[in-house]
Amino acid sequence: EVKKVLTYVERAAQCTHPLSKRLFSIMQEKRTNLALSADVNTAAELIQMADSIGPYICVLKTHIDIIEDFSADLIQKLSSLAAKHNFIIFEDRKFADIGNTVKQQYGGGMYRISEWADIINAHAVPGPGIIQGLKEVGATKNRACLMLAQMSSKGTLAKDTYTAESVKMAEGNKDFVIGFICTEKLSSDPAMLHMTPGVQLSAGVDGLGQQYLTPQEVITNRESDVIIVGRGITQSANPMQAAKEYQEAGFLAYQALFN
Ligand code: S5P
Repeated sequence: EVKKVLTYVERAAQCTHPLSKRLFSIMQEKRTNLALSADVNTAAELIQMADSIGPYICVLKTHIDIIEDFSADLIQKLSSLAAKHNFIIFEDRKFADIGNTVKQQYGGGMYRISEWADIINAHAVPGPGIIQGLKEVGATKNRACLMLAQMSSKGTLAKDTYTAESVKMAEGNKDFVIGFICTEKLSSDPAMLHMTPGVQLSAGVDGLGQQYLTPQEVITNRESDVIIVGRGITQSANPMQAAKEYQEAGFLAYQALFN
């Protein structure tokens, strides 16, 4: 049996959710499957990263709660940069509570995540109520969610049955869940996005349980769609050059799927 790999264009055509459709289109247009994990601690650094790395990425992933000087101005600037460079904003909030609580964490508080983040993510551990709660806030705004079905860290409990149940939960909510945080392809639905963190140009570990795979391993062997890179870029002597290298490595691996 010959396995047919679909192009980003073909995947976009299969998407019913506007955000996954848009993401696959950006990936094709900008020739990138790179998501930047911009784990910096000040607004100025985040803005600077988003503007300089913006041309090389399809997604900018934030941890808004590690910014020391958060303000509405930061959100406004980030949103203009997303429009300027055509990338999607993913707040890596990893919601993990009951539906009624995540609703408030997503829509309220000081960050008002639902007002600016195109994509958020959620753990499956509370059960489907977490998706219901998030959906009540996000669906009318055309937002989307990724389920954390696997993690990159050593000793993760997100494996086997947990992973399989998370996939089922995601697939039962395709009007809001557009894919997974995972370390390998988990769904045969071409509309479902697979995004993989724990990526550096050389495999390795970080001393706090993080485990790294190479872009080629992730795209070629694990059949994931998007590589999420943080310190491989942010801690590099030349982040822009590093971003270019990850973009090229990721996109070459994608193109090689068709050879
Ligand atoms: O399983 C996971 C899920 C996520 S979203 N492992 C991860 O490392 N992440 C996130 O990806 C993590 O929170 C961090 O923001 C990024 C990895 O950063 P790096 O510096 O190790 O590349």
